[in-house]
This record gives sequence, structure tokens and C-alpha cells, in this order.
Amino acid sequence: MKIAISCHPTTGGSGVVATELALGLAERGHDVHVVSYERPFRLNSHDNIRFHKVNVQDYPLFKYPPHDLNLANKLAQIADEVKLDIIHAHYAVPHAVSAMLARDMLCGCTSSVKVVTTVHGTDITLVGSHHDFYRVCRYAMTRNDGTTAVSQWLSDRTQDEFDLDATPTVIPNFVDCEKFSPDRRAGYPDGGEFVMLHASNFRPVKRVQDVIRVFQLVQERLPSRLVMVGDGPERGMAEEMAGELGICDRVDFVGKQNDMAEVYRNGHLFLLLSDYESFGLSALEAMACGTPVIASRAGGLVEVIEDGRSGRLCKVGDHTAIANAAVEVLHSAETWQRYSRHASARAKDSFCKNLILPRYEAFYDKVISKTSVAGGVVV
Ligand code: GMT
Repeated sequence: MKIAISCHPTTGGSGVVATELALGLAERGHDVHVVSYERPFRLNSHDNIRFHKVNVQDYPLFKYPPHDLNLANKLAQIADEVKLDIIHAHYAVPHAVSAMLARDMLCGCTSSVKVVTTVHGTDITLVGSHHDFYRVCRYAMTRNDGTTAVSQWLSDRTQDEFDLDATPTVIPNFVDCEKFSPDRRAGYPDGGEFVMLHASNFRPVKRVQDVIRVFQLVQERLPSRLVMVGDGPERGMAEEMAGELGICDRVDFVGKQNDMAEVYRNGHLFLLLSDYESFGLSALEAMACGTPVIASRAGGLVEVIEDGRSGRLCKVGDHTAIANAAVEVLHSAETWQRYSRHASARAKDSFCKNLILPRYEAFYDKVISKTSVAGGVVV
């Protein structure tokens, strides 16, 4: 198939999923076109992948350059040139809307390209549901040719939020189990220090202040360090908090990292204490590397982590319970090794890229073989 993938190129989960999907589809022989205003950071070169940069015009009249129109124009150009079968938009806003504009511009003449949207989470829960975006997002959800969601929780939320006739098809996120594997991972640190990890874009939804507070409680009971990976609006606040709590010599803020598999393999526990996650891709990648996860019992995280096996799920904001769960996982070599084994097995058996990519291919086939239905959701 000839597939264009339109995504945010930044380090957020939706860009990572889109990039890994592009690489996986290219490896499976599809002709893949990645379209964004910058090359996504994980996009390695491959014979079957072409990257198309969206140029944004900085014309003096435009106080806000209309990127979304440039994207639509670029998608239409590619669709026309290579006769695309699918434009796959990741993150509803603005990519799905630009993709539909491209499809509609070409409709009935040179192309019969279909638009598939994958919703990732905050595109629905925060951005799309905001009244400034609601109608445009609902238009995308109801008039595209097919919608997928990365978890059942998000699929249900999307249907409710936009009053859709059917729930979007669930295709969960996935992990490259060869790249993210427990081989050469750090073992149980008999007598040494535990390494606790958090990785995110430090947005308020991630509750990074809870990560610092929980770590403060854990390090009183176990010799440990906390490694905070990533960057974003609440990083400064988290750094200040570590100083105020007197633990800044035990907390390292290391910024964005290129080799996340190596980071996960060097950690003993991954903390994802968000208000909710539609999926929690970072948790899955950590698990694949054999790092158990302590996460919020919220959103799609419960579909990824099995409480008491591959990690622990705790009430959002309950610092004492979360710290107790962390100590319980770490307290003995035998317990930690059991969690570590189950974590990597869970990732491999349920979310390995080889299992999930065929589900996208089947979804594309279904969309291509159907004429668009009112409501847009192919079921
Ligand atoms: O919130 C983020 O971490 C970024 C955001 C994104 O779209 O880049 O992540 C969302 O999509 C990821 C990939 O599908 C999911 O794994 C994350 O759980 C989801 N974030 C939230 O729902 C808060």
C-alpha cells in the first residue's frame, strides 16, 4: 500500500507511535511517506520511507502562519503524485482536518485517497473537547474514513465526547521488542542503590510533583536515586521541589534522551503517576526492557499493566500507598525479578510490534474496500 503518515515530530507519545508505525510498515514492504514540519526524532532512514517537510509560509500579513493549510496542500500534492491509498493522521488536531481537506480537494478527480485518524489521548480529552476545537474535531471524527483509538478507554471517551454512532476501533500501542528488550539490563542492586525513573513531557497531567514526593518517601526506606527524563512546563517546579525537600543530590534531571531503551534498562522501577493516560507508551517501553511500573489506576493504564504482576496500580495522588507499592516491588531480589520477568513478558506477548502492525494493515484494507459511510467510523 501507499501510505502517508502525518504526525507531530516532537518527543510526545503520538509522534513516537506514528514514527514506529512508519518504520514497521516500511519494513513490511509498504511505500511510506512521513509528513511533518520537522523530521520526527526517531525516524531512521529506510528505502521505503520518504520524509516530506511541510513548509510554513511566513508572509507579513499572517500573524499566525496557517500551517494546517500548508499541510493539507502538501498531503494533496503527495496523494496526487504517488497515488496514495491512505493518509493516516496521528493526533486529531490538526492532522485529521488537514488530511480531510486534502482528500476533499482531490475527490472525484485524480485520487481516491482515504483518511484514517488515530486518536491518542489529549487530542480528545484536552484539545478536542475544548470549545475552541470541539466542532472541528467532531467534524474530523464523523467525516473521516476510519478512526482508531489506542485503548478501549480512549475509544469509549471519544464516542461519548463526540456523540459518535460507533466506538473507534481499538488498536493498542506497540513496542519494538528487539530494540526494547531486557537483554543486558541492570540486575537487582544487592547492597547498592535502586534507580527509579520517570520520563515525560512534564505537562500538568503527568503530576511530576507526585513523582518527587513519592521518591522522597521511598529514599527514606531504600537507598535510591531518581532519574527524571524529558522536559516541559513543570520541570522547573519539580527541580525546585526536589531542592525544598532536601533531596536534590539524589534526583537527576537529565532532559531528553536519544537511547530510551538504555535508560529503561538501567532503571529498577518506572513511575507514571499521571491524572490519567490513554495508554502510557513510556510504561510499555519500560516494561519491555524488564522494568516494572508503578502507575495510576486511571484511563488506559489498567489495560497495559496487570496490578501485582507486571507492576502496581495505585490511586492517583495517594503518595503513601504509591511509596508502599514501590517498596514492596523493590524489597527483595526474588520479588523484583518476578515483576521484571512478568513486565517484559506482558509487553512481548500482548503489545509486540509484530502482533499489532497486521491490525493496522487489516484496518487500512477494510477502509479501502468500503465506500465512506455516514458517520465516518468503519466498524
Ligand atoms: O501526553 C503525552 O504524553 C503526549 C501524548 C501525545 O499524543 O503525544 O500522549 C498520548 O499519546 C500516547 C501515544 O498514544 C499515549 O501513550 C499517552 O498515554 C497519551 N497521553 C495521555 O493520554 C495523557
